[in-house]
Amino acid sequence: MKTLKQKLLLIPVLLSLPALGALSSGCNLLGWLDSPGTDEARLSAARGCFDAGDFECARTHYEALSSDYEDIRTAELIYLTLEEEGAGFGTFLKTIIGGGTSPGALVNTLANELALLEPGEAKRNRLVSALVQADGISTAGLRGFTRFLVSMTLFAELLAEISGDDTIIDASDLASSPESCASSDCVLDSDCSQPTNGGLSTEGATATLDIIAMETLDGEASIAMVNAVIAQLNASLTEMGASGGYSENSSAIADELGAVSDIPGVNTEELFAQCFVQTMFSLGIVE
Ligand SMILES: [Ca+2]
Repeated sequence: MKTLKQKLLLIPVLLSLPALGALSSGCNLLGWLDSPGTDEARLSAARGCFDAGDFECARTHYEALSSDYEDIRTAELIYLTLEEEGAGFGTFLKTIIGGGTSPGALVNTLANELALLEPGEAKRNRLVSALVQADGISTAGLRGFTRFLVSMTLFAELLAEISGDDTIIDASDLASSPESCASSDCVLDSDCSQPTNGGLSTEGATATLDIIAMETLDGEASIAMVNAVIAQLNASLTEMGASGGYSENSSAIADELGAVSDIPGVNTEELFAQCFVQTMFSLGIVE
């Protein structure tokens, strides 16, 4: 079994995140992994407990770290939260390796994992808290990487919440007549409307929600919430130094869903929501 430290190095490599290039140059996103000092022993103990699945013990050691290690403590406590919520590094590794090749494959696979783990408003808001904490990390690269992991998880969680009794996120969870909703041209098509029983709420779909300022996302899972998560995903890619060429699939998701609000004429909640759903289909976010 891989240790936390090994997983921390593996994830960016597998996702082709910028740490890959930076690692060989010696000045890197995960350089704090080998930081020296008396805190090193506490960090080592925390990671040992983390690897052993003793989260309480890990928390105690993380919280004993000095303020010099504030970013590390914040980041790794967030990874611990993700682990507890069923979206830890092990799950990410599994979904990266086992997912399909479409841009949405990782989110789809992760959503199906989370659908089995009591999705709902309470869990969603624990992830929202993690996202707010991630925003407080001062090192941009580490903040971006952490925010990236939480954003992807939160996106998957929102889909998991609407996955229905079959606990599988499929096209019928997003559109009323998915077999006829094939258009990716962003046009009004009642086949792409919200399913009668479930789906993402279209209420307030055109709103721009700032998750960090709001601190919670309450109520039914909605298009507006997913759009707000996409804004976070976009920011995370920028913070990691994204300029194309890596993390292609995540960038495609962030770019295409993030651009829906800029499409000329998409100015009603109904059209915005349908266009958003059509774009999710074209990205392969559902199967
Ligand atoms: Ca379903």
